[in-house]
Amino acid sequence: MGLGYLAAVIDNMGINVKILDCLIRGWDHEEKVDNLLIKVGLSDDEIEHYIREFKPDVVGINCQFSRQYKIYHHLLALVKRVHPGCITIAGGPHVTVCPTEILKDQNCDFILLGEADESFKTLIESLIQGTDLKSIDGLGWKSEGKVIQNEKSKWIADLDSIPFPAYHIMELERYFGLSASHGMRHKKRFSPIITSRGCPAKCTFCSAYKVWGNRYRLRSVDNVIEEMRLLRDRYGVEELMFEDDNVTANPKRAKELFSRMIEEGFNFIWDTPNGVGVWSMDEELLDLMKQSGCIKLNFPVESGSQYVLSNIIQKPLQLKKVVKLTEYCRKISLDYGMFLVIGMPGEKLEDMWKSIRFAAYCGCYSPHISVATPYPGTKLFKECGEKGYFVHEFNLDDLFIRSFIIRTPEWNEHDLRRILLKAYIYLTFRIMLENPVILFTRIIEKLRNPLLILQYLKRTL
Ligand code: B12
Repeated sequence: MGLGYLAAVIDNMGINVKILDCLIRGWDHEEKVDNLLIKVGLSDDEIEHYIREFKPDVVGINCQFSRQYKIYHHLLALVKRVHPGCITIAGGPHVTVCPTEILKDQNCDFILLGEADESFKTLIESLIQGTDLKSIDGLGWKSEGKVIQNEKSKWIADLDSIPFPAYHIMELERYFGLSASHGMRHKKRFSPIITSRGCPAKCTFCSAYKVWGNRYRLRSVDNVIEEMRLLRDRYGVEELMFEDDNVTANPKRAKELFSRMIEEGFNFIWDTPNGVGVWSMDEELLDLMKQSGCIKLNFPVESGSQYVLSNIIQKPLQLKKVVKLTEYCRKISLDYGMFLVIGMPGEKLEDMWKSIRFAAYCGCYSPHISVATPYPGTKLFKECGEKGYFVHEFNLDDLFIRSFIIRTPEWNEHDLRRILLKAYIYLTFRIMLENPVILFTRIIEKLRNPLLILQYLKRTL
């Protein structure tokens, strides 16, 4: 989506722009990097061939995940080797939180921090016209071997002013039919959509504010509906994923949006893979969500201890409200999941158990449990560094979901592993006792796909 948005800006300038999504084009090509990492996507030869054919003047690289930093350096080197004259620009969440890590690379000419729809346009215009670049918002470059970084201070106030992602360049057909994208898909023709930018909550483990700023901004309902119409009418899309960081944070706008989706008769099915702002939800909103096609809701509850939520994670969420909302979801048969995070500094082992029991109490027997991982740019990262909680010296290679890289005076990484294992056993027993029908249905679902059974057994082991 990030590259889709930027391509739209450049396309509107009348410049020939292409997107090379190495992952989707090389979906069947896997290379083992090490015991923990498999690289999926186009081979170097294929990328080289593409660059030689297209001969771009500028190559922009989306550096989305800090864990993948090595790939970005590898690509920058490949581009400069194959086409030495071209200008390389890097952007995306990783660049935003670790700007120097990328910019110190001799093969990277420029970086842009955070939301870049406007700054990227300004940069390209300046490169074409040969005008001074030094005042571009969030721009980083090198001068006489020294890294220079402008602060990121401007975020787009009117999101309706941004063109829709360049779907005609993104080649959606390549993605249709994948069984998994961000979560499981149910229809062949699906698409992500983003109706707002940023999040009003400032959870201590999240770095979203670095990319999207401190203000939660909304597109108008009309503008979103127009994009939905385009996706449905031109591309035959039947399923949407709201990729907003928080699609329901403004309940008035959320109700307006879902009501319009019903009025328009779009008949999309949709879900919220990132979760939603629980504090802003009520039964009326849940009804509208269900009627407008929502098939699954994720509650990012994070902790079943109100103390941890309010004082450690700093999320504006009341657990009492979650209990009521999940009850109502069951009443209207709206499927829901729950995200939990365990292992925040200051949290006790008993708090972690409260989370696991809370999920079961809400009828959620397979919550998605993350182990707190300090990402650069977060308060969590700062705290772990200051208090010496890293198990070993921090390294970007540690940024994956089960790296267990912190220990605190209350617990260590082995305690977390143990609690996770016990949690899965506990939740399986609870579901057997309280809701064997759900367990049975899940087993039947899995039996339809033997690969899922193997994955489940592996995970359980
Ligand atoms: C969809 C998504 C996924 C999907 C990715 C699907 C895919 N192949 O792209 C899945 C589910 C696989 C996923 C997984 C993970 N994710 Co994720 N994910 C997202 C999410 C929710 C949306 C991405 C998106 O489409 N954004 C919308 C577009 C418009 O934004 P954008 O890409 O950032 O682009 C803008 C700017 O960044 C910039 N820009 C982007 N590219 C470029 C390039 C250039 C040249 C320039 C100039 C500018 C620029 O301009 C764009 C327009 O303004 C983001 C959160 C978010 N809101 O962005 C997290 C996010 C990217 N994920 C994150 C994380 C941590 C993960 C996981 C590690 C989670 C985990 N613990 O397992 C895994 C890692 C997966 C891996 N392979 O390593 C973090 C990354 C932080 C970091 N520093 O690494 C994010 C930022 C969430 C967060 N707030 O912390 N994720």
